Amino acid sequence: MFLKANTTSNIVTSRFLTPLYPDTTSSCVRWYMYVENQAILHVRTYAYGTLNPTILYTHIGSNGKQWKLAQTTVRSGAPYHVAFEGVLNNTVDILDSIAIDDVSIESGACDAVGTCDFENGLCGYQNLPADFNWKRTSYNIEIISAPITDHTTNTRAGFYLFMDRLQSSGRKARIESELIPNDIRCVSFYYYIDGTQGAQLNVYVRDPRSDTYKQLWSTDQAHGKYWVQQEISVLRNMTVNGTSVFTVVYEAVSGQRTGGMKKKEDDFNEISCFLFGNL
Ligand SMILES: [Ca+2]
Repeated sequence: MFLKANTTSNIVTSRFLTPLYPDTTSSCVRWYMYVENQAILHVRTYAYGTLNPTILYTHIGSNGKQWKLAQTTVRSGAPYHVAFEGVLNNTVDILDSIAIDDVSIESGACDAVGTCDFENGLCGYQNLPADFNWKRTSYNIEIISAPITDHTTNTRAGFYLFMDRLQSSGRKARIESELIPNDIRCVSFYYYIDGTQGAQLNVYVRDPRSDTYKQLWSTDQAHGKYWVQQEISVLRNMTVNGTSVFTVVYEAVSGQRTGGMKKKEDDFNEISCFLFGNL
């Protein structure tokens, strides 16, 4: 679904509604959005037979010329529609626009934003353009350096993200979270670096609008064949100033081809330290 005005100097508001869904104690609404310039997206529910919406979610401004996953939990004592409402403020030469795709509604509350155990896909994580991609995989005997078990299930069937050790030195892979409110103050994940020489794992916050990165944390230390939990405090001055949302980017930089096994794996499982408020 695409919304774009054909002229400047006017404000355009338009919305579309989903079909009627049955009442729910908690369901998760997910969608992908591509927001340009200063456009605003409101996501609301309308209980059947009522005109007053319940506001679930608001996004203001560009999310950086890319599709981003967003989600919100809906609770309704009556059957309901979900409304996606776009507001375009076409006061400058560049026209605002909003695109929406892949709307889904599933029973159960949404997972905490940014959380993923990679058992059923990448959640809202997306590889960014770089030298190569993070790969989601479970144990593969053909990948000698891969962990045998993941952290979530501690079995060979469990999935995690992996950086192929056969990459030549200095090449980067970057994967990005969904949009995260900037009042989140802590990021937690598990990682696994075994015998790597010269490889790095870097964690950034990124403002997708300006494509500005700030580094939160970095390591190039191999520690052996086990998963290590890392918790990072996100201080206010580490976030990108002036943004209401940011993303977290996990960057793997490959090591030298000789001199040991090269790999990095992540399992952003059980993100336990998302704290709110000041640190
Ligand atoms: Ca896992």
